[in-house]
Amino acid sequence: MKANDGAEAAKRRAGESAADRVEGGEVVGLGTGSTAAHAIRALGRAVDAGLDVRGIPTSHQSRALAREVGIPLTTLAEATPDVAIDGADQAAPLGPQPDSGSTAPEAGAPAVSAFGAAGGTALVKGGGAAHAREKVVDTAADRLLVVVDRSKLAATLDHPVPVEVLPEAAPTVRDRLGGLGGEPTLRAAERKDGPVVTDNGNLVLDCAFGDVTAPDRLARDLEGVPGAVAHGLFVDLVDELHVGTADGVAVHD
Ligand code: ABF
Repeated sequence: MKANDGAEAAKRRAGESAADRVEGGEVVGLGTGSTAAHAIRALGRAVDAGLDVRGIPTSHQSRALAREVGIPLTTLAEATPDVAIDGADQAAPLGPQPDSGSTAPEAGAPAVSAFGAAGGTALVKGGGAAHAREKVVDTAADRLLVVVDRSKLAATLDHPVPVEVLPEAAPTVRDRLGGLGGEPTLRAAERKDGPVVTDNGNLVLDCAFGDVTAPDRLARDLEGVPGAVAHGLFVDLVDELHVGTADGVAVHD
């Protein structure tokens, strides 16, 4: 088995575990990314088996996959999501943490048990440039289930924070992010020349802040930057964290 197969299996376990929590009649926010995609495929199988759900996609990518696997779709104009299932680029526990380093698989990562023990969870999202819609759908949902593998867990957030910006505002937002202590980089498209353009026609600045020890404060500061449409910090929004591991899934709420 290749190492990557193990990581993919852990993502699949997390996605399927969250999909299992969805009940008949519910409206489900459909997150973006490879881990959320496993949940969407599992929901598609459940729909085939007779589960009555409707999905609200957070991106073109999740809409296309939901259609492919046969999940009936709706919109925020027609329905409020009961639950959303979404991925993350990094997750860290908020508040004081128990001494848990000894069981961590990666240096600097907390054990899975550190989550939910003392407080909420903070996330960095936006690696798929879909965090603006993800935040709208995830915060509208009654419950947010986040699906990750262990490689996403950290004691303190230090992943660059994606900031979606109006194209005209990119120079001024860049300056303001620098003023907040960040080092912003315009996200470039992988397969063609030029920048990444979001589903909303905007650009993305990936902003390194080093260790984010007060994500709530940074989130508030970012919300005050004119021209910044959405940032990728999701602070204390998670209801359940489904962590796929080598041999199972740990769920924390
Ligand atoms: C989306 O997809 C994002 O907000 C996050 O950036 C990313 C996670 O992708 P993956 O599950 O492929 O690592 O949920």
